[in-house]
Amino acid sequence: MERRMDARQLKIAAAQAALEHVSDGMRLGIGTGSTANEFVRLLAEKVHDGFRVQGVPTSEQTARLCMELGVPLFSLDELPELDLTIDGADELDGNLNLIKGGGGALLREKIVASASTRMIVIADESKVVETLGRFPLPIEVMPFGLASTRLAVERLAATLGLSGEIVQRPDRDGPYLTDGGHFILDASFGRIPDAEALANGLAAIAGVVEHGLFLHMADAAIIATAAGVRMLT
Ligand code: ABF
Repeated sequence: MERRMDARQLKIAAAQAALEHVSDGMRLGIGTGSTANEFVRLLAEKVHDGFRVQGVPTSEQTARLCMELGVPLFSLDELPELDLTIDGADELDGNLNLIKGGGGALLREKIVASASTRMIVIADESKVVETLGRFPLPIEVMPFGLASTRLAVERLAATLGLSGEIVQRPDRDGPYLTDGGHFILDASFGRIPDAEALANGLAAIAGVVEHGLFLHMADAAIIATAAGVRMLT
């Protein structure tokens, strides 16, 4: 009888498997989110046993956890070329295309992943989808001209046959602000048949700083399922 693993155990299993790909002395991009946090906790144990790693965090939240646990941190300016980034995702499809940004760190995550030779995603099985879009797509936008930018996103969506609510992400006492001081629009498109066209269209909108479609960026994904961990490449 398979013992059901709870959500946290699945995240830990994926994080544990990712550690196999981290070698001593590596320049490592470290992702954001609860699965990435499990990876930081396990990495910190290896650091305490003498494992050397140079970590570049993808958010202030990840930086705080790394500092608390003793994972050596560097800035991307100190380490402009990384060997590997380990990060979570909100959704991933069979082609390793991702939606990220549920945690609000998509801009720094994309910059860090772009600076890395390899990117490995760690996720539990609930993140795997046939077609991206069930998870609302985070779009990081400048506060300046927000209303115009939102209209431009709506027009773009309409040209691509996409519809659904586009909501500015709230925070406790006002709009959510990213580490970079930007707003986030969450677009509930449901399904995004042509992610490439949407990504290109969003990138062309002046007020859009970045979007949560990570296309052709991940080299592999470690997926934790109740039956064990599997690797997608
Ligand atoms: C981060 O990982 C975010 O882009 C994404 O929202 C999050 C997923 O977090 P979790 O592992 O907590 O599901 O990279």
